[in-house]
Amino acid sequence: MRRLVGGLLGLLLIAACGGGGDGGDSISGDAVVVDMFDNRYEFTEINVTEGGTVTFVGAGRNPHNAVAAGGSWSTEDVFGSLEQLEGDEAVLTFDEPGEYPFFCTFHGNADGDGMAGTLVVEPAGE
Ligand SMILES: [Cu+2]
Repeated sequence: MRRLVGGLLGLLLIAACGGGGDGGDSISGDAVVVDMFDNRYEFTEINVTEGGTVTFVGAGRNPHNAVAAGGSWSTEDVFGSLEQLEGDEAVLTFDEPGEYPFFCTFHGNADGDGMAGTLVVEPAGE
């Protein structure tokens, strides 16, 4: 009987994991941190609340950046360079709700190919 219970518990855990997320490529919060690996973002779907921050961190051997496809923001705005190396941080604050596709100018493009993602800034107070 004990073995049967253990088996059922295992099945439940598997089921819970299977329904638990989208594979870890999305993140949401007020202050999120996104590593920039070679050559992809740790998270490709980022949700922050209006007024929240996203910290883009260099985490590879290649230089990386994050630039809004529409041109409204860039890690260069706060870091001063498009070349963030390992450990370099750019903290961006987002006050304008909206949806912002973004990309790395070295490894992606504004069409969303390669190293690219989407940032959604949610209106506060919902
Ligand atoms: Cu890159």
